[in-house]
Amino acid sequence: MVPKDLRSFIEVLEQHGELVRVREEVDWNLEVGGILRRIYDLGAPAALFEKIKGYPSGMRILGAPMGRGRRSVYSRHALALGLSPEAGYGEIVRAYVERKNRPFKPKRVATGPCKEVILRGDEVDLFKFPVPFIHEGDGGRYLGTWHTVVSRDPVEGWVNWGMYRMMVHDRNNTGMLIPPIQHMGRMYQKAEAMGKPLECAVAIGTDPASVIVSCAMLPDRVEEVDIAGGLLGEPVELVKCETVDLEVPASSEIVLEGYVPAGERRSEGPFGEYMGYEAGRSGARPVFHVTCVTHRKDPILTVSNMGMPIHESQVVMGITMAGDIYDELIKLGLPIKMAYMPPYGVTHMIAISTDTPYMNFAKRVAHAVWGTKAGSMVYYVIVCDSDIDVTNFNEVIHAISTKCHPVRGIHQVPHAPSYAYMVPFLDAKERPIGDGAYILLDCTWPKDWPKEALPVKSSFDVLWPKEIRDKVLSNWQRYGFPEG
Ligand SMILES: Cc1cc2nc3c(=O)[nH]c(=O)nc-3n(C[C@H](O)[C@H](O)[C@H](O)COP(=O)(O)O)c2cc1C
Ligand SMILES: [Mn+2]
Repeated sequence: MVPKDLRSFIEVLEQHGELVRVREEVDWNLEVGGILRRIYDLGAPAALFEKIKGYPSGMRILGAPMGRGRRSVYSRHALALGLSPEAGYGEIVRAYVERKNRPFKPKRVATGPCKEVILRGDEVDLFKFPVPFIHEGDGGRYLGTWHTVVSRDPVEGWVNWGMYRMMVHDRNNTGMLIPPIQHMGRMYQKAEAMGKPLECAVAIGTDPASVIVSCAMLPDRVEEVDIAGGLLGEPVELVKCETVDLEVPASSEIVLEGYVPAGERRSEGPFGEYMGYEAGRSGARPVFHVTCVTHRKDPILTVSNMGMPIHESQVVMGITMAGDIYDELIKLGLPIKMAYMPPYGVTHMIAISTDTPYMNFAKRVAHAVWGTKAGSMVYYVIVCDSDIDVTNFNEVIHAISTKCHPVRGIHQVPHAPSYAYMVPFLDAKERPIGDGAYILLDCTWPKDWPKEALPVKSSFDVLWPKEIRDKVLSNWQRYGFPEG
């Protein structure tokens, strides 16, 4: 069963030993963040913090909801899709791609649990929630770290869901980190050019499919809510907001409504970021004014804690970005076998296995990757022949070290788009403006080498005839070796 709201996801996690209820009182000030960091480091279960210092008992935090799982990196992601926690990477990616290609339009409902409490205007106080101060050195308490930000394109009218971090400035204002390479950033750029505010709504604590698509890198004009319906296998139920012309999932734990005015900036950051550094520092960034808050009576605030791998960014975005790139390359007709983002590549690196029908084909693959939204910030592309299992990075490193010519096999693209603010390898001038670079490591045999010139792999399955292999395998224990 695919969990349809946050509470049923919590039950599923608990049933599979992927959740610990923390009954001990914890402090929102650094302690929650420290616990979450250890969870990621150890691959420990998610945490439901039931007692937070200074807050009433109904106010809870679900931390590390989809971090590295206990059975495998992706086991909580598998549970979110209703798959077995033992499901392998290939099975999860295929399920994601199949379901995203069967989207459902959302269903409008009159009301929902997210409307149990409604606070407007002066009643709004974001500190009502146990907003964590996550890492030492952060610029403030971060309310939006595992959530959905809804906005409508002011020119084209389509509705985007994205995940953009939100630092609380004061009781009714937060930061919003939205460079124009992201969909909401483009929408804001257009609104600002017209001198208009951009309305937005933030849903915290939704069903896992909705949050998965919020941090997915789907193409322009694709409405993420439809894809969430595809992942759920049924439409997402939406309710109207109170003060803005937008809709949010009815089952949300907490909803913030408001707008990002044109021209206004306040200092936002620093923050421990997804790549494992605080490289983005602080800067003058757009501000979200909250006009209304609605929530369940006993709301659960979802928190992820970016920093060193392996956390939600590498688990969830690792699956969806590789899945989206795979899907879009297949739709172009390219003979791709598999695409994989190794978690320590922090979504900056992808390895792709493919057949190579003609000369310089790896370049076609790499440029196709960079042409997608999901691949626009994948700085390292490794293209391998189809016999390589790219989900096994030992094989990929072997392919790089033996098949990629250190000069001819490397294709550099200077001045490529990058995420603004925080990419660690960029210098002080490039980093804030997102002046990046791409590289292709071509690990495919050149097409103009005659077949006889291709080195033969000296592996068990290539260099020994089948009858010898069968004999060795069937006699294995008779030789005196343990099973294996
Ligand atoms: C926990 C977390 C926090 C994120 N914070 C930001 C952020 O502050 N700004 C941003 O541009 N992207 C952020 N991202 C990445 C975006 O959510 C992701 O790129 C997504 O595709 C954006 O949606 P869009 O493609 O509709 O713009 C974050 C991702 C995660 C998992
Ligand atoms: Mn989008």
